[in-house]
Amino acid sequence: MTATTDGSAGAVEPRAAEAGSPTDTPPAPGEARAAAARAAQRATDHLLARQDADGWWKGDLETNVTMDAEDLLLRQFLGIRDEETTQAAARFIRGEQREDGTWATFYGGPGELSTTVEAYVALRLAGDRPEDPHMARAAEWIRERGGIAAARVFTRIWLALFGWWKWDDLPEVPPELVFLPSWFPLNIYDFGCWARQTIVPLSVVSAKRPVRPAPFPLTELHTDPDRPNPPRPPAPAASWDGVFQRLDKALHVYHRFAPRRLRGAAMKTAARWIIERQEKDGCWGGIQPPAVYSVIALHLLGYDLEHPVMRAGLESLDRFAVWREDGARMIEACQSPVWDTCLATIALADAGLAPDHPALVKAVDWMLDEEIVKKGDWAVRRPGLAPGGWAFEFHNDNYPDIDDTAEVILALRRVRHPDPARVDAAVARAARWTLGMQSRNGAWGAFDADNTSPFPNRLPFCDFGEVIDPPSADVTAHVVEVLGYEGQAQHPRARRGIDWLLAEQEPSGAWFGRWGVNYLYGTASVVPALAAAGLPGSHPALQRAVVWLESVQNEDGGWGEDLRSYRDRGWAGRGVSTASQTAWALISLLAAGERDSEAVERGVGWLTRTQREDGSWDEPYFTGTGFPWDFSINYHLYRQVFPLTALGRYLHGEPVLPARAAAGGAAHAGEG
Ligand code: R01
Repeated sequence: MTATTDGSAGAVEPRAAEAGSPTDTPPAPGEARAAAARAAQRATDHLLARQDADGWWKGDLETNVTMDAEDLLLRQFLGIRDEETTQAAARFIRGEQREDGTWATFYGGPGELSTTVEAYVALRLAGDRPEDPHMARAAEWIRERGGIAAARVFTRIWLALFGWWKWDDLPEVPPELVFLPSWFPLNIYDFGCWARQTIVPLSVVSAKRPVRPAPFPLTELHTDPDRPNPPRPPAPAASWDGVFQRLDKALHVYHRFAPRRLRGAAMKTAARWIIERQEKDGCWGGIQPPAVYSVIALHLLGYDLEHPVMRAGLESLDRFAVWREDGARMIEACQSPVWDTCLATIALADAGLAPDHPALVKAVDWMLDEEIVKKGDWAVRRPGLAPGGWAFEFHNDNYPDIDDTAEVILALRRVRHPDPARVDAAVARAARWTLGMQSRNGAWGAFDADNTSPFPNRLPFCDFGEVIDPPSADVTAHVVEVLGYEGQAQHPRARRGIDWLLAEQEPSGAWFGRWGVNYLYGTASVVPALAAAGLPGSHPALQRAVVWLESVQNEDGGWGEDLRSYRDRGWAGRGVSTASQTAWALISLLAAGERDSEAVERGVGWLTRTQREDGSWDEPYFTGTGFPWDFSINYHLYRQVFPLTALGRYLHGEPVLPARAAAGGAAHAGEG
């Protein structure tokens, strides 16, 4: 990937027209449709060629170099870092550095301090010297921004493991947390599942406070080498931040006087909690950070590297590595096979592939085998609810999510499978589970119900990303879309979801996108859902969405939205056109009944014009969201599946309700 080197996507005018395009004569309507049909065919062929023999799809999941740096630091900590891995990771990290010496967390984004510190340390491990120009530039930039002291808690924990930072100058997270009952504030089930799985092992690490010998000094990353740990400014005593700062002070005192028996019991309980959640593939939650911290915690609790739990854990970490042609090794934060497979299935069905096409049947077979039929951590909040649903990854039985479950249902319904009873039964279980996971406010979060506590975000420990999982418009919309297609739009739970969505619409006409960038993703989730639930395109909410979408269309006919929209509303819906975001806008407009509008024609034109010879699209920009602003994702299959869905729906119309499809014997509306 070639990153922009000026450190800001803002240097690229968001409304700038593609070179030459304003003078191009627009194709005649018939010709535009023919071009779209050819593009859809090529995109279909490309996607089909990328299906695994077992039926799934998986695109690379690209995030940022903290993954790669922390992987090396883990190996250094455990004493298993080898030169080949190190040099391959360093090659990737060096390739991601920008002209100004920094690393960003997304393509075209600004240099980010913690990421730059971690990347710098990783390159030092690989042998790069402080006086090398690329290192000196990075170190100088880091010092200008306040040095290590200004980095996030996670970064300073990594440095504390090697004595580059003092454990006492980190917020406390006591392992006794695992004893808090699930009704008590700040118990582990008040955290989103990704944070919970991170915090439990880190509580063990921060109680043990291990320090391995530093392989080199890091004085060049401190602003004042004589006083490496400047205290942070206190918050006003009467504020919530002040309250939590005092709590943290108290916990530091507690760290010294914690009863040994209680501490020992807490660590034992934490170890059991962690081991119970190790998946069949040796990983934890299918995501890299919890796996890394779990391996460290268990090691500190006496599990040696040969223990089966540890061996499986370490082997699972190796599977996050993607080896590139140039010998660079990139670490994925997690893997997206279920998500990619359901989206690819939907896209191929939208494109008009026969509902009983072998590729689709194979995908459904694979998805059916992935169904999760046992309870997970979600059952803490919904103890009476029967299981049934899907996770995002290959192995993550403890954490099925509502988003994947909804999209898998939509995908299963698009395919004519030889065993329809089996499909119906899986859908019935999943739909019941999904309904039961509705939060009290009528909407849906990603992994848990009612995960809305205000306290976790207040902890000084939690200075990065999202730590709770409250309902979002995009997940709620996907559920409402399912209920619409299942003929359940009048179900009281569906109606509450619809009302919540209508109330969540921004004054602009858009919806916020929690798991995709940003208002374009939110709007592209909600509009088709409301349409599937029976709202006509003339409904004021849908009309306002149409007006907003048309108001942010780029001169070149595409749509794009810069990640800065998470910080600054002025960027809502604005940015360089990308394939997935252009597709999202088209999917919304088509769902609102705008099939013959000029905006749609121009958007389809952008997709057909920018498609590559091989049927794919380029997409350096990150259009996926892990945590708004802090953690962004470039899903490498988004550039393929969403344009194909958009082109398919432009050519063949919206997907049809299964009930109607059964009556008509067709899987989609067909021409006209
Ligand atoms: C992480 C981290 O790396 C990470 C990785 C993946 C996710 C969350 C939700 C979903 C499912 C998939 C992946 N869907 C709702 C998404 C649909 C588009 C979250 C986090 C980084 C830092 C910490 C993720 Br702390 C913990 C984990």
